[in-house]
Amino acid sequence: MTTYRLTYFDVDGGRAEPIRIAFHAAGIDFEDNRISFAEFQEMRKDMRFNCVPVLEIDGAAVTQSNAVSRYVGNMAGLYPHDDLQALYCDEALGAIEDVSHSIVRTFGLEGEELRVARETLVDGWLSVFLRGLGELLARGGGEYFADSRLTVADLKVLGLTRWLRSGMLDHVPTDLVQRLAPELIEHQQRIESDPHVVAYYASRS
Ligand SMILES: N[C@@H](CCC(=O)N[C@@H](CS)C(=O)NCC(=O)O)C(=O)O
Repeated sequence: MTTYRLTYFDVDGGRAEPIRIAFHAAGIDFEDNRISFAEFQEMRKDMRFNCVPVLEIDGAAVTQSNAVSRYVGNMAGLYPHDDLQALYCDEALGAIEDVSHSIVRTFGLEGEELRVARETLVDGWLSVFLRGLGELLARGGGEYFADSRLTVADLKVLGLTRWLRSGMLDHVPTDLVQRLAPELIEHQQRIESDPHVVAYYASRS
């Protein structure tokens, strides 16, 4: 039997979360190898691209969260078979990667430097991004990003919406999503109450 080991931080979110939920939805056992930030600093030099998540399939490592989300999503029935719908799904996955990188670039800044960087981000790229994401949701019919059903794109967007609304990001107003793309709030509620997502978090508690 194929073995799967997913290494990522010990957080219920981030780049590994759609992969974890998809494994659970597929009914496939995997080792959820959660590491601390200190452990990551020790391990990262030995990791390809020095990044997590890493999925080991029978011991062989694969990186790049979107590629892994598609792979496991496919096994879970959470990735479209239709090429155009798959493209729509990929567009949302790629957009979330872009915005995640722009937010991560402000990590480590402090005080005034952080405030200016975050406010610039909020007024600029983050606003462009949220409006664009709203367009993608409308194109998908308003409820899901692709295929008129839950896909890994919805799971990845859910993580981002939660993060932006959480208050964890200083100088990013928690009502930003509500103001610029209120449809994403309804999307968050829809995905959080999806049976696959509910079942995954029930299995965690
Ligand atoms: N394109 C990669 C990016 C991975 C990435 O940036 N991972 C973060 C954690 S979410 C990381 O390892 N950051 C550590 C670093 O870049 O120093 C992917 O999607 O997997």
